Amino acid sequence: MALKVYADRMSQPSRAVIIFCKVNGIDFEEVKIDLSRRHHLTPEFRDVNPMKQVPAIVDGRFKLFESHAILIYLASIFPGVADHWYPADLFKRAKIQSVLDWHHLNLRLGAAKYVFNSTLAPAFGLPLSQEKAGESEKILSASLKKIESVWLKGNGRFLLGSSQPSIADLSLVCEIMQLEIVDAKDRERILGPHQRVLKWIDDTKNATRPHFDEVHSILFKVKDKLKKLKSEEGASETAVRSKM
Ligand SMILES: N[C@@H](CCC(=O)N[C@@H](CS)C(=O)NCC(=O)O)C(=O)O
Repeated sequence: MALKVYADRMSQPSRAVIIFCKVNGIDFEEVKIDLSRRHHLTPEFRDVNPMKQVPAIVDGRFKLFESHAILIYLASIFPGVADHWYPADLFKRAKIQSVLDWHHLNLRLGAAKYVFNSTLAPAFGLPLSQEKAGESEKILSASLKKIESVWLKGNGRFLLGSSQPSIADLSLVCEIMQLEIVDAKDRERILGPHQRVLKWIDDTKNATRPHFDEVHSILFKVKDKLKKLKSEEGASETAVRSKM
């Protein structure tokens, strides 16, 4: 039975797992769990992941959730995966694990909350919050600074001075890509000062093409939709004001 990947491509960690499978030629079935339609709350999905979050996988009788654990499992169990993704060298592995643990409470915390509070909340029936977006932006900017000064220090193009990407590069870059859906000037304010990060994003994209672009295409569709909605809102506000 083929590996099943339960995912929503709007979810950053879901995209990392899907891209990883595609880049490494892992045979899998993608099972779409549409978060906006609450598919993750169904009893069927709860049986796959009791935490009711994507991504999750089922490989035969084995079930697993948490994207970092999934990436480590896939890199370890599928023989065709190139060593650089999760090297056999235990010292290199430990360093990758260190980046992944850091990611959760730093980059992911800042980026995911910033995108939600500045842009996405209304799609989930919640109000935008400038205050929460401002707090998250501080965590996000501090994390980008740390990526440059700690993880991207050295000569390699990728994290930890490597010449080829690991699962940590993929995971962190997918997280930052979520900023594609926020307002262009906000994205420029946040990412603009981090040219080294922008170069690393491009290097990771190039190393995983064409799958990176294909799996991220949903973000650009949502971005266009949000832009359209905003301009329609702007137009109706102008119409109301002109009648006053
Ligand atoms: N630490 C988890 C995070 C998973 C996560 O936050 N998934 C989100 C989508 S990006 C989700 O399923 N949210 C639905 C919910 O929490 O209700 C991982 O890396 O897999």
